[in-house]
Amino acid sequence: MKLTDLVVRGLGLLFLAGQSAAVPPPLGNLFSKHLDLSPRSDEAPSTDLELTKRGPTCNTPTNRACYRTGFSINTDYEASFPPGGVTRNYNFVITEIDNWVGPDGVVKKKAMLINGKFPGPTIKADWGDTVKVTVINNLRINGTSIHWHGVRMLNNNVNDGVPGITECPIPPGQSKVYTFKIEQYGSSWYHSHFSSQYANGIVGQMQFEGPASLPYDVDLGVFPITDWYYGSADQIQHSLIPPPGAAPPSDNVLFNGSHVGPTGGGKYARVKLKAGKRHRLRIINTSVDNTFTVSLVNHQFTVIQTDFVPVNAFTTSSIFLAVGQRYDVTIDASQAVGNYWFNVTFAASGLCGVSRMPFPAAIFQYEGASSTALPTNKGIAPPDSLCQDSTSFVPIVTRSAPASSFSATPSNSLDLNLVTQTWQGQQRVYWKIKGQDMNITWDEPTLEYVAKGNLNFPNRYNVFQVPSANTWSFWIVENLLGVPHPMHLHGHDFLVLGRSPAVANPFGISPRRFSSADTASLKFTNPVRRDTTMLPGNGWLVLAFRSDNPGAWLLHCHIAWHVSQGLSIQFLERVSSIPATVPLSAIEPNCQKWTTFYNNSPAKQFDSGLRI
Ligand SMILES: *[C@@H]1O[C@H](CO)[C@@H](O)[C@H](O)[C@H]1NC(C)=O
Ligand SMILES: *[C@@H]1O[C@H](CO)[C@@H](O)[C@H](O)[C@H]1NC(C)=O
Ligand SMILES: *[C@@H]1O[C@H](CO)[C@@H](O)[C@H](O)[C@H]1NC(C)=O
Ligand SMILES: *[C@@H]1O[C@H](CO)[C@@H](O)[C@H](O)[C@H]1NC(C)=O
Ligand SMILES: *[C@@H]1O[C@H](CO)[C@@H](O)[C@H](O)[C@H]1NC(C)=O
Ligand SMILES: [Cu+2]
Repeated sequence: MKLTDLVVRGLGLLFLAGQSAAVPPPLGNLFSKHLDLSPRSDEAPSTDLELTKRGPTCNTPTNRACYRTGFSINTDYEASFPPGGVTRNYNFVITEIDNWVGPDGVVKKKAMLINGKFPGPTIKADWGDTVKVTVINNLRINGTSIHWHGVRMLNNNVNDGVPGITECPIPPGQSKVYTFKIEQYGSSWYHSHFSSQYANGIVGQMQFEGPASLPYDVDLGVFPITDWYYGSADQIQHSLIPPPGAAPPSDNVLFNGSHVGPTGGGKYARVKLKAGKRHRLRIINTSVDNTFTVSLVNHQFTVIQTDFVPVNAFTTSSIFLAVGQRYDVTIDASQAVGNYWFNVTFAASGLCGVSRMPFPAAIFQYEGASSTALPTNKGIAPPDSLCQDSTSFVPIVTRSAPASSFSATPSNSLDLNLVTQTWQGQQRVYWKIKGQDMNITWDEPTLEYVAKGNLNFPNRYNVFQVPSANTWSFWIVENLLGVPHPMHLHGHDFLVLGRSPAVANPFGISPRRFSSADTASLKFTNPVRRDTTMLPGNGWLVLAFRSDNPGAWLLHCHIAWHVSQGLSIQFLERVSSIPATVPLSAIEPNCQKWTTFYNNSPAKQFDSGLRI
């Protein structure tokens, strides 16, 4: 046995040691002598490296717009990024724990954790750096993969981390190194894309340093907010197979990994504010299902970035976050020294998620205020979001799509519906786009087809070709049901050209299809640009992106249960240019290991295979 094997095993045990519940040995350990951790030379302690700033920076509390010579908030990061970046190395050891006592004091039936922690480590890097993450799968029988949400992955589709599309899953006892360039900056998250696995806890944050559109004094860092379930993801997923297949309420909501629980355990997250200072907070919605509105009693938020896109400063008293969305905000600590509730509230319709926890909240605590007292002012509930994210934001680096190229045709209209059909002798719920639910085969990823020159994809791969280079393509998504969906695109920021108006009860109306008369309402000149937005219930959404990144890129609903029920398509962008960026050797070794493992595995795929 090599030293590295011992180190890896040792780490696994160390992480498990903190847990109170019995831990059966991971089946993966049987395979650990095969661990392939090839690039070992730059092994580093895996988490939260202090950023060693390279070179002089002009980024100061009074001028955050400046970054380095020649690079500022006005730089188009799709065109250039600062030179001289370094490589940031991380190791993720993924383990499985039954009956784990969660942060709110309640037992979670099944936890799958990165380095033994929830949430996982925050990846920190500087604009222009390279990130290299070695993911070691020590789960018992599940494959895994990690997707880096919002990272553009220019000419790097093979590191996008989607099993059945860009890779075969990493089998138990094996590892994979993901390498990607940090060409954007801001805040985001990563998560397993193997079925609904991330609901078990395989999720963490990313923070990329860069310029900002407003000066601030203190960077509070990332603040993930997520729904939390005591059941295992597999259990919940199986319960959603028969109709109506409706998502269950979450059991709790965690703020930065913490909240009080229903049985008296856990604690409120406390965020520390310095009186008189301006703070930057990076709010990330890492939910599985729940979309919420956040507000801070007596304070305003000033939005400076939506997903990875810097925007003109926009002040608001509440923000609606769909799953997967991020808002970087500044908060002025201009009120009396004290404690203030930071609340999550849900849309009144209940259509974008509900929780069994009635008033989820964190506490924002001024320096000098009591660390035990609870805030007394309950605040006022913010206006109902009607399940729609705001489109009032104006990106700083402008981007426009040519209105003259737009037309609605049968080939760019994607209707979306819920269908019940028989599967293995029982009724089963599927989400379909243009009549087809996604159902990939883990060991035949799209990129393998492409690398082998075989473009005969099964219909169930839901492939939409985008062949020509550097042109805008327009997509009209039409929702034929009342349930809204947070739609997320890989490999691109899309322009949100428009959508049908929000209504209080989308179930009470009939589906609104896009008609040519709606064209006048579309905004082609510098509209909101991001990677996740809400598709209204019984309504439409028009998106545009430019074909500047060859690859197989998923467009999917970010509700984990819905992806698993089929709600996704893939854009096969400039397929003739893909083999140059993805040689077969980049995929094949891991696919062979996966096939060998899976043929002998008791557990089989029972859904689309994807679940964000
Ligand atoms: C994933 O792991 C869970 C928990 O160990 C198991 O119940 C499930 O069958 C596995 N699924 C697959 C596809 O491996
Ligand atoms: C979130 O939790 C981590 C770990 O406890 C802590 O270091 C960090 O300061 C917290 N973030 C905020 C915004 O409070
Ligand atoms: C996160 O997204 C989910 C799903 O869209 C949503 O229900 C939830 O309210 C969002 N959370 C926040 C804090 O916005
Ligand atoms: C904020 O959260 C606290 C603690 O749960 C609760 O008492 C208060 O009513 C909430 N306020 C709003 C506006 O939801
Ligand atoms: C996915 O497709 C395979 C191959 O056609 C089929 O056997 C399986 O039942 C399908 N899965 C679902 C959930 O429909
Ligand atoms: Cu959905």
